[in-house]
Amino acid sequence: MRRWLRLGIALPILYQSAAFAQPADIHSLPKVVANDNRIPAGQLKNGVLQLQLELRQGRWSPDDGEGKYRDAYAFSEAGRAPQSPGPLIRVAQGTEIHATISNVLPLAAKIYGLHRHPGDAKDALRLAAGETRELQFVAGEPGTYLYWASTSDKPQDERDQAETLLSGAFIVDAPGVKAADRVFVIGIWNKGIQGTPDSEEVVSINGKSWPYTERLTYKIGETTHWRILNPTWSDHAMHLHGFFFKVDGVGDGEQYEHYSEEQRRLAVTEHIDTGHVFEMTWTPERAGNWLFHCHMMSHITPPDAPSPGEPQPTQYNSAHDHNAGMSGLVMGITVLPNASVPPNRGAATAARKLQLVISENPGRIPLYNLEVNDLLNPPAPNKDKPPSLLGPPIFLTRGESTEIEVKNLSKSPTVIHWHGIELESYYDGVAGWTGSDQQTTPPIAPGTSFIAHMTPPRAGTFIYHTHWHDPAQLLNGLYGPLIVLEPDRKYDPEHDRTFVFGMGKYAPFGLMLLVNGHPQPDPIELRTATRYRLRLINITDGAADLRVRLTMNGVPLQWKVIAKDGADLPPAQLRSSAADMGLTVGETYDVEYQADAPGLADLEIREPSFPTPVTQPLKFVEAK
Ligand SMILES: [Cu+2]
Repeated sequence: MRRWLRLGIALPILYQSAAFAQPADIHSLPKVVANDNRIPAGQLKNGVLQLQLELRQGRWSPDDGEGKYRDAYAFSEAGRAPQSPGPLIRVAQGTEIHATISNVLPLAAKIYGLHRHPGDAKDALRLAAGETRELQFVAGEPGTYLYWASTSDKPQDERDQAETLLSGAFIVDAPGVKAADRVFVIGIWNKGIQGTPDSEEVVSINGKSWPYTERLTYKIGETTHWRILNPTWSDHAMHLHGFFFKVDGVGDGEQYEHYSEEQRRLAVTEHIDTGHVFEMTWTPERAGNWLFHCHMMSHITPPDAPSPGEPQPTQYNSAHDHNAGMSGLVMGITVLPNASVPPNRGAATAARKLQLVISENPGRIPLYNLEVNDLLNPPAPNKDKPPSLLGPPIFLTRGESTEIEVKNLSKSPTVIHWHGIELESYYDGVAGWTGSDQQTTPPIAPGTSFIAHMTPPRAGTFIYHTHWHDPAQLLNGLYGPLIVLEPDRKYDPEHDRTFVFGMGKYAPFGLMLLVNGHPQPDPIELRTATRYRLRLINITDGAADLRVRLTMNGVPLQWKVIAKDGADLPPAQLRSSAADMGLTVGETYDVEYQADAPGLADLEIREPSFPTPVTQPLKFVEAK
């Protein structure tokens, strides 16, 4: 995958972008229209799909057509407007495809993925400018695949500018299966290498950026199946608010693997690598507004937002907040209320009352100070606690009604999202969006409070974090672990350890990768022959392909993964594995580890845009 530069080091652009042939009048070019991937392209007759595809020049805008246009090459069906993503190719297994491909572009193009599946990723059709070719092939095995093109002869993840939107979905359905699902293709129109001067990225889903993305509406109990495709240069961390989904299968664009019922995993956040796809199924159980979005800050922040670290102005127009604050890879979901099930705003009196106090250290790093108070059981205040780029853990009990008062003593508005917790929409924490049309979640203005109610139905590892559209809050530690325990369990601090991986402004060095708020954490002493639960949380601003390893002398040890995103793995998925895993942003994993012999182990995190890993030494000594 092409890497981006986090530290803003100027590097020469390493390749020439494909020249866009500029017509005398850009407005004479057709608009590239957004494709919602509902209607398959071509005509199906007697088991044969007749398809006429073209590669055309156009101008693409990620909004309603009023904003800035980008030069784009796009696929179109002959006689129709060019589309981004390209026309949906969707047939049943066994269908024969007769396709005519015309390259109307003023330069040559290479087209990939127009063949029987599973297919060879290197198999390409080269079309000179103005050339037309015919293809005949059988659709192949059921699955979710990609087709795409490049005009620069670059691989899929190195395409630049106009050619970056030349991608589409190719779906093969099992025979007789009704296509009751949705297909969502992620897009990035990008220019240059991210992090270098003049680079630009416009992130979309099915050809539109929030707030212009499609609004999805479902009924309570309506099971829905989605196919997510990523032909962009970057990986993504796709997060669903309020509900778990099942991952039904994954693919690399050419090969697709359907998971058996036993292999399917529950998730609230799923990593999708560049060029890859996954399918997911979920069932909305609670009414209100929800989100499905990428958890990488740069993919949900407007291109003109202040750069990370610069606080945004505190002035804020709540009527437009969901339009002004978020951008890009975000889809809004409305689950319609069920007349027989009134929304539950939480019990009148919660069994547990907590307070999360956010205060500010003006001009200092860390900028924020977070404190958790148990109002029914107040501990002595600890004034000596050093400031940290991490909030304290919040412990909840499964099935216990709880209210958490978020008290904002800082100078900026904020809002807290209870990541992974299945709760009512109004408390989910997206200002101006969650809740209902009658009453959306308010921002927590400076000097005010918001009381969130929840009765967590599941014990596991979750996250509380700012959902305010300001990278400075996430980079100043406005988050912490949210741990839900079984009703009969007390938290066991000796054997239950949490490691929060963050990205923050660590004084005096600046932006650093952090473990529990530190770039160089002190060793932790642990015992041999003792089973530990390690809770691993990635709440960086954008480390989608963070790798976590537990090694000794550089070799991964064996651990047992027991939960993902707060959901226990089913017994069939429990097995010992090498301690080396991807942990995407917004994802949590619980693992068990037991050392048999004394020694120094390293819990190590690596992120490609940072030159060196961060290690948390774990020193194992003989159990007494
Ligand atoms: Cu993303």
